[in-house]
Amino acid sequence: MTVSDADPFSDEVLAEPGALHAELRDAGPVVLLRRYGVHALARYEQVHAALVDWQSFASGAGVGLSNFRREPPWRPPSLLLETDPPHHDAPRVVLERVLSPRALRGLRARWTADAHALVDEVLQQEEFDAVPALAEAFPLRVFPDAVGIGEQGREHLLPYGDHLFNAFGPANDLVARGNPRRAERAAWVDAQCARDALRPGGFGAAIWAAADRGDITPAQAPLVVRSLLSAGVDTTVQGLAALLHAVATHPAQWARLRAEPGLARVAFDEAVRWASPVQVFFRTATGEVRIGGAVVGDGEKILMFLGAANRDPRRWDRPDEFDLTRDPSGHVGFGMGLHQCVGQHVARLEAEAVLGALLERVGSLDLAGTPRRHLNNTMRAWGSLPLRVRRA
Ligand code: OVM
Repeated sequence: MTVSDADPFSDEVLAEPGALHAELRDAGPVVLLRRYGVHALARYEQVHAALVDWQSFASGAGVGLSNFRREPPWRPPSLLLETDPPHHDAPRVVLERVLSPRALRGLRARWTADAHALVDEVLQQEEFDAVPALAEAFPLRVFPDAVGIGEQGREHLLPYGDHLFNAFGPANDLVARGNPRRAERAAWVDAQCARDALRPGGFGAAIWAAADRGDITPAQAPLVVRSLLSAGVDTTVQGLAALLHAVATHPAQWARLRAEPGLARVAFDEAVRWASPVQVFFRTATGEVRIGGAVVGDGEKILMFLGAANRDPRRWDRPDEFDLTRDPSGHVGFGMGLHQCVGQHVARLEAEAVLGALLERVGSLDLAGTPRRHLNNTMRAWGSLPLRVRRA
């Protein structure tokens, strides 16, 4: 089997992973990363195959580098992300219903109005940093209220998620920097998941109502709420940031969107394919698993490079181009199969609201300075995205 001594979690690779991704894709269908003792998949075919084969590629031993068969997880495992059937299924069905397009219908009008209000505020200035001003501000404005948590302590949401996504990787400096406050933040998040902490009418209350009906147990309910607070903030922030970066750096695609605002949904999916805000997740081999002629042993960790699969030239024409004429469906930026992002309709609604408001108000948008990456072991993220806009 092909081996590599590269470190995909070094600062250099996290900042600019494209070259390593190409090297790993070209090295073969599976590559042993010697530094971590894990097998890596970077081609679309193998990543897709692993995502849809939950029987061979399990999530129950964790979807990070840490193997729960050998070491205890830093927090109680997620009932959605870090489980396999049959335990996975009841929480998944409940959350699928709570976040279904049908259940979200009532939010569209309010979120559209919220996006217009925010964009009007932001457009008071010709230049602004789109990460805090839009990509963070919009999800923080609508999502915690939609879940139904209180006003106090919301500043913990982004750093909690940032640490969680770092903790799926190796115990490097990024993890060390989050460790001192992780207990405090986790305690705050856990407290928001209690029945009494959640306002009526929100996603959180709907999850507790499912427990009252017996669809999940009362012990499961707070952990399902925790999944919303874990996976619902940083991901949408960076999905929006990726979309804004993509349109700001592709004026022809922005012009196309202005002519045809109905392309907003495709634009978001193409941005998720092109940038892959969630770059990697792991699985654990259950028994001996064959991948492209190689055999991976029972209990071994497999690293899936979602971002590399989404730019695999074996699957995509001109993969490095952000292009609204392509059909981006089939990308693995939201995963695929049993665990495919249960919140994707929420993410799409947020993106459509923000992009729709911008398309109504903004004539041109360009970078006003050099964007800065925010490094994270799992996420490809922006820390700063200076934009210059001209009103329509
Ligand atoms: C969860 C969870 C946390 C982080 C990510 C995620 C992308 C899920 O707690 O269920 O999915």
